[in-house]
Amino acid sequence: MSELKIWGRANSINVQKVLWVCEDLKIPHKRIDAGMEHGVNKTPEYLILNPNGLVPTLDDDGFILWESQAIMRYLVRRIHAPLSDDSLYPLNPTGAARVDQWLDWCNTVAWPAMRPLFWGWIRLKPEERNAAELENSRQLMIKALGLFDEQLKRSPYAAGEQFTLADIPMALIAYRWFNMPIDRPHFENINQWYERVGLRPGFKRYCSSPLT
Ligand SMILES: N[C@@H](CCC(=O)N[C@@H](CS)C(=O)NCC(=O)O)C(=O)O
Repeated sequence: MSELKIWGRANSINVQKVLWVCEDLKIPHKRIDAGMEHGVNKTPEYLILNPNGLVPTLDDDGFILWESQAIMRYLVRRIHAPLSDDSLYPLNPTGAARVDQWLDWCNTVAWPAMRPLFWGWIRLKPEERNAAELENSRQLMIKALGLFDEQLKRSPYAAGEQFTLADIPMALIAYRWFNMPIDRPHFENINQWYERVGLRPGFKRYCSSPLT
């Protein structure tokens, strides 16, 4: 397999989802800075690759792909045959659907709940923060985490007995949640799950630096 190219700044949650998969599966890759202070993502050359002007974008020997979770799935499928291991994203329809369900939930419920809190505390200056918006986001996160905690009562990982792609976005969100100066209710099942996902190579590499 030739070296993959991944465009995207290393502190982006969506880029980190892809980098985590590369780390866990030991996929050789080259990351190229793009987005926010690095620019690149609005240039005509980049917009040909990814018309959204967002990161990440993958180039696998000329095959261009955007949308972080599509890239995650592609990487597992792409290397599944040589490794004979589909545990991160099962080949059977029900296993795959369960992973997809939680990945979609992260994109449509958990991250939209978390994003204003993350931006407010980490990316905005104190005078730019909106206290009501921060509190609303914190409450939405408590609701989402309550639902996720209930799931983790039934199984050790988001999609069942094994660690899968579904745990990755949620772990990246949880890392942000646990590293902001906010009040957090106790969720025992999430705490135990967070210890388990903390053992993954991807977590160790991408959930160890201060949030930026
Ligand atoms: N749904 C897209 C969202 C991509 C996205 O919103 N990326 C953000 C970074 S997390 C971005 O490119 N922001 C503009 C920038 O970094 O300049 C995906 O999952 O790839």
